[in-house]
Amino acid sequence: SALYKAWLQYTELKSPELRNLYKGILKRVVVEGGVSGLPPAAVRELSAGAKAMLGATPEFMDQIPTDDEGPYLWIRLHSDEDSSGADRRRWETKRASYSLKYVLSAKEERLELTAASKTGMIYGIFHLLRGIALGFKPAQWAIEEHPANQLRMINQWDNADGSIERGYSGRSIFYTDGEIVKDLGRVRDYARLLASVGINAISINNVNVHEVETGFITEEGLPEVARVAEVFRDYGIALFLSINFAAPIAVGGLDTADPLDEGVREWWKEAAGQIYRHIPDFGGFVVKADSEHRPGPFAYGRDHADGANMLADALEPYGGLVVWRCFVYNCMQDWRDRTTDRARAAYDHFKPLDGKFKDNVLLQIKNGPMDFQVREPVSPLFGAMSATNQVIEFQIAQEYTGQQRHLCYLVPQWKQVLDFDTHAAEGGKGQVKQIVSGSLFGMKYSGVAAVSNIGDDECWTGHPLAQANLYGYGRLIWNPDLSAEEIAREWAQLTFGSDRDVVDKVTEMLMASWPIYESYTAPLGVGWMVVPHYHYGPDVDGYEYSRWGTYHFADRDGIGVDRTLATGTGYAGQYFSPNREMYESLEECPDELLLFFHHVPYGHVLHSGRTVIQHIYDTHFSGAEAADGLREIWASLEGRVDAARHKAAADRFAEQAEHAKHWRDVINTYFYRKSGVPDEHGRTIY
Ligand code: BDP
Repeated sequence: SALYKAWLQYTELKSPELRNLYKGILKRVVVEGGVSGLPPAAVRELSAGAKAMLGATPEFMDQIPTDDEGPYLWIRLHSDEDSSGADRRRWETKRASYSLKYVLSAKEERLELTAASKTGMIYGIFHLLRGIALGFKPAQWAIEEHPANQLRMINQWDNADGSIERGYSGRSIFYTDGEIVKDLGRVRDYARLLASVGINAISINNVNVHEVETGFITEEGLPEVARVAEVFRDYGIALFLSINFAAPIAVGGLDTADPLDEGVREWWKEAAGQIYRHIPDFGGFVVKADSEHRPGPFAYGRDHADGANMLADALEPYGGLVVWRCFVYNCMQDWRDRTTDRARAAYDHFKPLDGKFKDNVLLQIKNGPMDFQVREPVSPLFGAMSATNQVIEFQIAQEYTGQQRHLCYLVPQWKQVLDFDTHAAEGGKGQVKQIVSGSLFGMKYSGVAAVSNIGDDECWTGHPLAQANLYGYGRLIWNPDLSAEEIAREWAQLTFGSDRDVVDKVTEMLMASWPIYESYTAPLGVGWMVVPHYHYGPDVDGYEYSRWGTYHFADRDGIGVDRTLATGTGYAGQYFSPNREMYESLEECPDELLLFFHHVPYGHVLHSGRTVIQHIYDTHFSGAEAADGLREIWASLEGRVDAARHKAAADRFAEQAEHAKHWRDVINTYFYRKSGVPDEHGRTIY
């Protein structure tokens, strides 16, 4: 169905002229060095795409045709690829590169796809088909592509029982009833979607590793995991597993998981050997340790470098990586004690360890210091560890941004984070994108990871328009210089076809959606205010008096968290100058982050000229109205978008519009009653 095909619709090209041009070229595909050199995934894709969009059936051949002079597609590999498991250069960005060129001479006409690896060939084919779908003319092809980032990773938070941690799109496509599914057809379709936007790594189980998944790295578990690895391998995607730091105890029969214990170290080495016997190109481990009750090195008085390096030693002979998460904070804290500010935790834990990690360890850092809120500052760890490999972690799943029931296109948020200037480098520059691409400090490995948003829903992502976040994630981390709008437009056209009005409206809706969501939820960067545990819907004090470190400190006089050096938690001091001074200063702090950094009276006047309390009222009234506006715009597209997709999204927009009113009323009522300040415009607040 159209819902299922997502952005790979391959609808028949409308223009007969273009169809004929490409049909002419794609009817013959010459593969230098032999057709067997072209990965089956590329052959399948090209055949399927050419058939559906052009009605052509490509013939694959080894030789340039000499007898006739018709056009053709020429594919060649320029590589020194090492196909053994321990290929240490596999993550280099140039290995994924390709070019597409149109060549017209007196003698011949051809389209040339040159790739540096088999994966590059697959990327090149996807790019070509995307271009055809978007209406590129053959003669326009003159591109050279390579990704900005080495690791372009997806983290599944799927559990073996078939549930998904923070999953809002149905059940897992990987597991059912404690086992990996027998039929991996849907996993294959997923691998295809991911490869089409350049993803090259995936961890397939939740970072919170339960009993069954702990056993994935054992002799019993590995043959099954290897089946999944095979599916992803076909698309150039390396498989990773989240591991349980206490596995030596849980499945190894040891009585400790101490990373400095010889027996434990040996156990991990053997485990690694076993893994690589089953999966020679295994990517490595993702590790959540000493975080939210997960086991880790702290139990043994060791630090996180000890823990990560032990695993790194075990994987090193095979070229494996350890992706070690920095989401480490005290989730049992005493809320009265502001010096244990959760925002400080990652930096406080990891900054002192800079330079102590082995070079096949990468620290995976969430984009903000808290937890995927609608608005947070950038984590101050970016730039602060110039001698440590870093990966940024985004969350596509929309846990705190409407859970794929509300529209919230996150690419503009990610883009803003990647563009943020940390001022970490000599001379005072250092954008986050330069740090995670490894270019600023010359890191050996680096990249981007994100929590997936898919499940077994017909449309993959709960909300049909939430597919744009998965697509946009891949496209943005391949090339962080693309604009969020370009990506939105591209997605809209690939997904809904070339009806100009549909594409314009969908693009407009996507681009408006994050600001709209922000305007009717937690204001001015303060975050949270959601129903505990579920994180959907408003509950202003839901987390206010609990132990998670997530507070707004609203009282009758004011609101916000004082994170200044002068009078607060000192968090602002974790940034480089001049960011530190900007956040520290009440005058300079940007409005959208004011309450993240400062506690202010309700009457405090923002740069916008409005008081904080009036800002809260105004944005909640206008936000709920704008959410209703989204519903209306979508309704206007009825008949222009196929009925199944229109209906699926219309239901979501109806829910969002209603729910936004609920948010508006809860938030406005709360602050009206706390502050006693009436709305300047006299609107009804209960
Ligand atoms: C939070 C989620 C929780 C995850 C945790 C993590 O609420 O379910 O386990 O992050 O990232 O956002 O480990």
